[in-house]
Amino acid sequence: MSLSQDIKHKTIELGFDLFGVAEASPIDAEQAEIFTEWLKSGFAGQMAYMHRNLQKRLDPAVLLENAQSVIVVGLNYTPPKQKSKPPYSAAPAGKIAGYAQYEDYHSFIKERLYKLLDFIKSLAGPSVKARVCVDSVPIAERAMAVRAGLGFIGKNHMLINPELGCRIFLGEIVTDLKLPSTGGPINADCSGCRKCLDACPTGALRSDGQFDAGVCVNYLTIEYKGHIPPELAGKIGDRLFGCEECVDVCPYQKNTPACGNRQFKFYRDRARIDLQEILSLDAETFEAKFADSPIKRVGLEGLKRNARICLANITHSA
Ligand code: B12
Ligand code: SF4
Ligand code: SF4
Repeated sequence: MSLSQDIKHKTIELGFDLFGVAEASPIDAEQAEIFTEWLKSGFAGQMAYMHRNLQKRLDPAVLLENAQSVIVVGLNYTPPKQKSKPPYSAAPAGKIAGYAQYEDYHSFIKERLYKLLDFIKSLAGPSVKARVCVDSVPIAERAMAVRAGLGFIGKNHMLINPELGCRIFLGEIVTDLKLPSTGGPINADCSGCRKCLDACPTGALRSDGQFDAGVCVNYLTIEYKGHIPPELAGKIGDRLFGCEECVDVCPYQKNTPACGNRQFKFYRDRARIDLQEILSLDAETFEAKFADSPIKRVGLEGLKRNARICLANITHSA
């Protein structure tokens, strides 16, 4: 087997669903323009970190000196089908986005990418230079995934794999090791569909194709600090943490297999959470309950803010 095939084999053995390699050159000019326009238009909202390290985000060789290749992996996070209906409860509850019903994907993926890197070094030598990336590192993950042939960018702005759909977490190893690129044309697109645009509760998926993160429910309920203006709070509905409407309605998501990685912990009881229970949590219980969950990112006060918004919206619509 070639080095590349060995790495692919190990990637799958570590529990990832997708593997690809992209050349570590600057992202395509068209995508760089989409990104800089997005920043200029103010669509990053309060996410100041998106304005930092722009050159690194546009070019992996700035992120890692002499970078040659970007290994891109994907982890399918389609939640398992509920075996039975959850017991009926009259208590008002808030929805949790599917990805947050799992343990925190950042640490899960990072741990496995470091194992993959150890494996690569055991084959190619300890002097291999590399940078492991998951989400928070300034690299254009979707652009790299497209280049590696993992899928296409849908109108919902997700990287869509024709077989696995949109619920795919991405991770990368940027390295100075030269590996053959895997990209190629993807025979799938969004033509004739606009279900995600129609389903978006806030208009974050704009009809001009831009993404206004500042009104996306994920941003509002997770990233946004402070008081959410009433006109936006009203559109959050009963979404306590995150939103996935634009993913749920996507036809590419219809027959996708559930996440097959048994080590990626899934909490069946987290699809909906009792809102009064959230309001009565103290700091210690919050930390203990959500220690390994993406939910901890919003903090206790942020989660309580969201719970109050959901309660007001539920009461208003009753
Ligand atoms: C900031 C951020 C957010 C922000 C803004 C989202 C956004 N759409 O920009 C908020 C908080 C709202 C958010 C929400 C979510 N996020 Co987020 N987020 C990021 C982060 C850190 C940066 C994204 C970014 O650069 N945005 C700016 C825009 C301009 O860039 P972009 O969307 O990546 O687009 C690039 C290319 O796709 C291309 N492009 C864009 N549009 C088009 C159109 C066409 C036709 C073409 C050809 C190319 C193209 O150009 C851009 C520049 O390269 C990335 C991690 C990373 N380091 O990349 C994760 C990431 C994009 N998020 C992810 C996820 C899972 C989510 C959520 C689904 C969370 C959830 N609820 O489960 C939602 C989905 C919302 C959505 N529909 O996009 C995954 C996406 C995986 C995937 N399959 O696409 C990433 C890659 C994290 C990861 N490691 O898995 N996120
Ligand atoms: S996650 Fe929700 S609010 Fe954000 S773009 Fe998708 S449908 Fe719209
Ligand atoms: S819902 Fe339709 S338009 Fe939106 S991403 Fe999926 S296929 Fe494309």
